Amino acid sequence: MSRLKKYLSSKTSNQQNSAAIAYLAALDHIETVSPTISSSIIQELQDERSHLKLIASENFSSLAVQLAMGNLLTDKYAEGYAHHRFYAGCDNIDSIEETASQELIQLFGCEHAYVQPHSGADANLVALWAILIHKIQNPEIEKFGKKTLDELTPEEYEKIRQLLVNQKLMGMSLNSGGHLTHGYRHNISSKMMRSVLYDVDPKTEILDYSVLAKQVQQERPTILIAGYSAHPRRLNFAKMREIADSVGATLMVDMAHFAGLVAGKVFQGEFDPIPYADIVTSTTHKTLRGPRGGFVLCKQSFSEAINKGCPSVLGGPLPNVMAAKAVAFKEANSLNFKQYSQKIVDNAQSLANCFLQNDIRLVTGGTENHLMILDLSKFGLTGRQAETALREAHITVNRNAIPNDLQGPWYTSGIRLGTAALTTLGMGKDEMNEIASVIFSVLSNSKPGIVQKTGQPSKASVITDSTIINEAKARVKNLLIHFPLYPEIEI
Ligand code: DSN
Repeated sequence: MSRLKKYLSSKTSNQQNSAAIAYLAALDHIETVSPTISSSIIQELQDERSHLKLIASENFSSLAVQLAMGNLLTDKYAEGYAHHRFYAGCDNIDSIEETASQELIQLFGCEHAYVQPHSGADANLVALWAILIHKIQNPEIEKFGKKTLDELTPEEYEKIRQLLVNQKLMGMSLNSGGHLTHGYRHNISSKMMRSVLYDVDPKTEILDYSVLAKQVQQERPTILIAGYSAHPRRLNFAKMREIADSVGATLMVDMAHFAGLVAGKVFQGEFDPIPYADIVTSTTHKTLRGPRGGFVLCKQSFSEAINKGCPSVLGGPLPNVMAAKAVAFKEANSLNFKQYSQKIVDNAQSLANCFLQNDIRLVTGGTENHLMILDLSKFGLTGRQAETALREAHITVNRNAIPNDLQGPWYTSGIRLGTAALTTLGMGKDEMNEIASVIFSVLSNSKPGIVQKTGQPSKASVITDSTIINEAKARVKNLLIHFPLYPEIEI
């Protein structure tokens, strides 16, 4: 019997759930075409149900978000932006894109929103190019007495192109918790611009604004980026604005990790980037709990350049994902989401306090947001080993470098933990205490494996007492029984 038929026959019509019916019908149908894919989807659901998700950049989106994404909207090309398309038949896509943008404007109180980027990296590229076009390219075209790029001679165009790639960008280093797209050497952001990185204070591991102010005075960047993907503190955007203004730099904030905390008004005043930044970029799927994707918010002066994300960086948008974003933004615009985002931070602080009580060092000594980074030196493990041991115990975390990490970015000396997903499941302080205790038990009973060839301790393999792993798995199971993921989907 198909999954859907089984479900329908086991429930009265009052007990039936429309999202569950849609999901089961979709799985039944996918199975007729590709049983491999339908079984991978089911296996992923089972894995997510049986593991504690502590990856700081992930969450569980609602079934409404997921269903808005999986439909015929995927078939439509819509290059351009709402009511300004290079394809016919985009009326409904215009409405979807406009709805998503309006939801964002309402949610964040910004002047303009652009919802096409497929990811945070795309959003950052769109933003960087928009700034360069608005600030450098357009005034140069005017200086040549021309109106558009197409009117330039090849020599004039080359002069502008040279100018564009010689602008300076300043972002937080990967070493300090910044993101690849903020000027990391192996990323295009450091090739299309001259990148200079800033660091957190080596002792406190917190950003020292007076040191940054001096560095900015010295370097005089065109763009200053504030934001991170592995830093457990709030940033003061009023101070960042002042620093940017001191050299006429454009302030761009990447709030991908903490967008949900801004939306839920946990980060307010000087910690809310919207009033201070010229441009704010984000992903949609971390603390904001939407589908995987990105967006850009900006002041009106940058809106024209931002809307030209296609052709400057992007191709066609994904209308199905824009629809899912609109649903998620609407969900975030609620009292319920406000309470949720406060709880993310409360849970992070509870979890962090448990580790501190066990003398585990946390980068910066604690957390003010949804994430924390554990320094593993106490356990004699690399991040890679801790990640493996914990996954074996059904706890999913990701390894992460700590500032000035001697193990480098592949093995690392830390793990990064975030509370957004488990808070979505409804977990609170008691569960955080139990999770910290399970993690402590696994890490303190793990040791590096041995490299056979050399007889030296490995940085990758790890040995954990099997009794400890079994006990940890049982404790995880016992926790998750009370917080089922998508309980309406009965598989
Ligand atoms: N990959 C994301 C993270 O884990 O923080 C950032 O891009």
